[in-house]
Amino acid sequence: MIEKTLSIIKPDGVKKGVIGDIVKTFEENGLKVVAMKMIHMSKREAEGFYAVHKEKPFFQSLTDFMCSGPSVVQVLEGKNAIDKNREIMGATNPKDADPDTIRDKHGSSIEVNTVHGSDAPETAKTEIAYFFSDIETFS
Ligand code: IDP
Ligand code: MG
Repeated sequence: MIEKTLSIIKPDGVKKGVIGDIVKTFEENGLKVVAMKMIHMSKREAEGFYAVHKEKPFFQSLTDFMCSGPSVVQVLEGKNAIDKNREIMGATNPKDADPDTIRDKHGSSIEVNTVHGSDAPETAKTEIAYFFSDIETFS
């Protein structure tokens, strides 16, 4: 099924200068970029985005990290895009990520792990709408 998913190149990925490497990996794996922009999230925006984690002990630290510098938010489209993006990213903790996944190559820690990807159709829909209006995404 052709799906859309939200991807974020987190502030560590932008700082390391690996935007191009990450986008190339998506494209080589059949995912097309159908929306893209660079944003510097405010604390409030980061808290809203990660609201499902607000009771977690790492919530403050995670949202501080997410607004520590600019990120690239993008919508990826392709066959099974949601699961495929999660595969390409690798496990949340870079230590557990399969070889050659983005988090294996570029992640620094379980928190500073370079990329975000939606985890299900419902979350993809709400996460895309959090950053992009309908007329800002293509197909
Ligand atoms: P995911 O990004 O692989 O979907 P989630 O469990 O949804 O992982 O967590 C969201 C983000 O919160 C992670 O990508 C990571 O940046 C951060 N995070 C997750 N677990 C921990 C933790 O145990 N300590 C610190 N940060 C964490
Ligand atoms: Mg998640």
